[in-house]
This record gives sequence, structure tokens and C-alpha cells, in this order.
Amino acid sequence: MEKFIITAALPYANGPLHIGHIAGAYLPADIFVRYQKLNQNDVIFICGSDEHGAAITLRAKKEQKTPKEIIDFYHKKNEESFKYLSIDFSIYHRTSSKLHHETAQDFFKTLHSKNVFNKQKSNQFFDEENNQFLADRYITGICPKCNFQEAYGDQCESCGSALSPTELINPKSKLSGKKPIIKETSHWFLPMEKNEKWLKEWIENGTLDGVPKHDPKKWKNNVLGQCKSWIDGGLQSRAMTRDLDWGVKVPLDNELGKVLYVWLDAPIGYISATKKWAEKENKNWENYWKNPETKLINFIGKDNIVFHCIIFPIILKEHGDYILPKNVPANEFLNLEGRKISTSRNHAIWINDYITDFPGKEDVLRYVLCAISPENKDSDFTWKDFQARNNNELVAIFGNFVNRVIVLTNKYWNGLVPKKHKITDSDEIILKKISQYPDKIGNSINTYKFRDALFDLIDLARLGNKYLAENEPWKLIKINPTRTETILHISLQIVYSLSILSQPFLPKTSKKISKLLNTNLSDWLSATKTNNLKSNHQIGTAQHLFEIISDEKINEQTEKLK
Ligand code: B3M
Ligand code: ZN
Repeated sequence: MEKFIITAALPYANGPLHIGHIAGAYLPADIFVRYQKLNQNDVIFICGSDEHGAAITLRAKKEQKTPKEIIDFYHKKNEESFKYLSIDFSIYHRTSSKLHHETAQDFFKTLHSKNVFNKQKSNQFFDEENNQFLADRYITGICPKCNFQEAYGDQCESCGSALSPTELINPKSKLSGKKPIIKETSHWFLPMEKNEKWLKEWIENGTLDGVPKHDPKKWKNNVLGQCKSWIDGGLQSRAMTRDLDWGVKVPLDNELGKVLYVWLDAPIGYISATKKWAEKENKNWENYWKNPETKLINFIGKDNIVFHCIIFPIILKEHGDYILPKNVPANEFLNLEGRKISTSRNHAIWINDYITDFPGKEDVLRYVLCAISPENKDSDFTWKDFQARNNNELVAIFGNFVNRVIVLTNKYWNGLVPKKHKITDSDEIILKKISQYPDKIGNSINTYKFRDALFDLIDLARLGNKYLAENEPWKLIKINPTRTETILHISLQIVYSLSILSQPFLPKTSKKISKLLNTNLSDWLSATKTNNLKSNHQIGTAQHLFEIISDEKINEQTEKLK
């Protein structure tokens, strides 16, 4: 049995979730977790709201609300959206909690007591009109690396580069819109350059002082590429505190008005969430985070790579007691109708809107987002493709196969699983093929190839349809009922396999198929057997798993986007 901590990036509680978030980090993580659970592994799935950072205070200012009102609203909304999509965390915690503040402060104090940080004077942008220092997203300007016009003070979202505010060209305050002045302040810096040697070894060879920790060949090229370019570019010291009043207070005397940099406290949110979960489940959180046997895997989008592969591993290692990530399988970005998803331009499909417009079709969205997942390069969601995959794959292949088998079994055998008589060579071949799908799909999931895994799932349904088409049981029943019994017996075993193998991808559909078969969800490897459904087992009556989505429904959506 393997032990996993699976984390998904903590969404900022300053806005609703859209399909880009789900395709980027949350759906892949949920599929991975469900698969591990079906294989009896010990896996905890950690997430929660990231409730600090300028993005929240800027939104609060804009809406004349307090930051607390903003985070309370979106923490709840986002938790509901995840539940709706069956993204099933062990805990959905929040970084505004007391437990998190204490955990992050203890972490900082330990690093501080080990002289990991050094205090440096630093020139910080200051907005005179608002009498406030400007950090990170409070400041915007042109990226010195890629010329992106709206880079933030700490990062360019376009090329992913980690920046310092003073590197921005033509900086502007997000509060007043004016050019800020430079004012001296002091901060606690993390000398990342001191960690360059072991980081380079860890990223490139997967070893620490020659001891193997993970296999870099299992890391995705897009992730390794970004890490190597940062390390080769030379790591710099970065300020880990900010002159802000919203955040985790720096736990040192005479440091009033200073908080931890949000990207220092947020990843520690994975640890505080695990503590909270362990409290509830009466488990020992250190048995996960401080146990070399545990596999820590962080699911994120590509704009979070530097924070999860460079900064977080540095503070975990400098702290001394913690394990390092086994893998950080970051996805690229999902675009929408050929354009970048943009919250500010409202060019997005919000999960809450999808819930309203497509009630009962949460698995359809999971299916489509998995099928077009931006695993190695940016990909594109179009409503036409969404409709096509629902109608031509889920309805016409998957749903159609299951329905025909259930209808035939009810019509000719009163819903009792027919006997398997003497099988033919072609039956042997299909039985062998059926038994190979759990490993095929499982290997793809274990290597973060969720599109391939889903393709194999739908391929099993295709195999079932082909078996029916070749044998035409609806005709054969009249001339050779015994042979027809064997064909339906085998077809029902395929439906059973689909009920298991679909569960990581389409959890609600999986439940519906179990109901149709009058069975319970069993473990993954039971799908390697082809005799799970015994003759004379009573199945349920037919109900459609999916339904056609009409052109007018799709046109409504494309109109909405204009
Ligand atoms: N709150 C999400 C983002 O960058 C950020 C992730 C934190 S994971 C510790 O959109
Ligand atoms: Zn850039």
C-alpha cells in the first residue's frame, strides 16, 4: 500500500472558479486521487482557499467591502463548485484560519531561528496618495523578460518569470494608477542563491547528496524546462515579508505592519490543512508530511511552477523535517473559443453558470475537460466540441452501449444475467481485451496522461458496441437463444468494467451504472476479471446515462460569450 499527499493549488478566494481552473489542476488531481483510492492506497487530498495576497484586498477596495467579506463569500462559493463537480477533497481548508496563521508563523520562526532569512533594506514602490507600500499585484508594468504589458510586481503571468517590482518597466500603482515613488523599507529575504547547488541536483537528477528522492524522468518536460531556466538564470534573494496589513503577521517583535509574502504562507496552507484534517480524523499529520515513504504530489497550473518547485522545496528543506514533492505535474493553460480565459474581460465559463445552464451534466463537463486537458501544451475549449463529445461519444458510444445491454437483458431474460455457455475464439479474444483495460488506464493515470486514460475508457465502450454489432443478439435471439445468452453475459461484464473504470473520471455516471447493474463499486482490479456478474444476478431497469445537447442550447452559450 502506498501513502500519498495529493494537493491541488489553493484558489484565491477573490473570485469564482472557471473551467480553466478545473482543467488546469483540480480535475487531474481528483482523477488521480480516486484511482489511488480504488487501489486501496492511503491517500489524502488537500485543498482550501488562499485568502491572503493583494488580489483579495484589491477586490475588496473595488467593491467597498472588507477582505473578510470577500473571502467568506468566495470560500463558500468555490467549495460548493468543487462539490458540484464531485471534486472530492479530504478537506477544503482556508488560510485565514487561526490554525493556519499559527502554523505559518511557527514555520517562519523556525526558519528565522536557523538564520535562513537575512534582513535587508529594500527599495519598495510606495503610493503616496494611498500612503501604502505597493507589493506584488498592487503594482503592474511591462515584463522585462517578455514585454507583457500587465505583469505583476512578483510575477509575469504570461512568461511565468518571477520578478521583483523594481524590474518592471513603466510601473503603475493598481490603487491610484499613478507612477509610484521609491521608499526605503526592510524585509526578511530568502537567499535562494544559497540553495542553487542542491536544487539543481534535485531537479535534474532527483537526488539529494546523491540519495535518490524521485525520478526526474517522471516529471513533465514543461515543468523541468521552467525550473532549469530559473536555476540557469541564477536564483536571487527574494523578500519573504511585505508591508501590508492583510496577511499572516510576521511573528517577530517590532515588525509591526509586516506580513508574510503570500507565496510563503500559501504552500504552508497544505500543511495546516493536513493538520486540521488529522485533528478531525484522529490521525497523525506528521506521519504524512515527515515520513520519507509518503509521496507528495502537487497539482498546479504552469504559473505556479516556480513557487512549488523552487521556493516551497527550499523552505521545506531549510526547515529540515519535511519531505519534498515527488512530482509537480503542472498543466499548461486552457483557452476558450481561441482566446485566453480572462476574468477581467469576463471571457470565461464560470462553474456556477454551468451548474445553472446544464443541471445534471456535471460528468459531461468532467469528460470534456479531461479529453481536452492542457497536459503538455495550451488547449482550447469550444462549445461546438463540447456538444460533439457529449453527443458523439458519451451518448452515441458510452450511453448507447450500456443502454442496449440493459434493455436486452430486461426484455429477454427479465433482468437476470444470462448463463455463459461454450465460448468461441472471438469471445476469448474480447474477454482477454476486457481484462487488459484496468492496467492500460491505470498506467496512463499514474503517469499523468489523463487524456490517454479517458480515451481508453471510451475505447472499452467502443469494443462493447463492436461486439454487439458483430453478433446482433436482437436477431440471434430468435434462432439461437443459447448463443445469445453467452453474448449478453459477456456484454454485461463489459458494463460492469465500465462502472469501475469510469469512476475516477465520471463518478456520478459510475454510480448510475452500479445502480443499473444492482452492484456496488468494487476495487479497480476487480475489473481485470470477467466473471463479476454471476448468472441469475438481478439487474435494474434501463435509464439513460446521457442525453443529446441541442444546437440551440449551444448557440445560447456562444451568444453569451460574445
Ligand atoms: N493561490 C493560485 C493562483 O496562483 C494560488 C495557488 C496557491 S497554492 C499554495 O492562481
Ligand atoms: Zn513575461
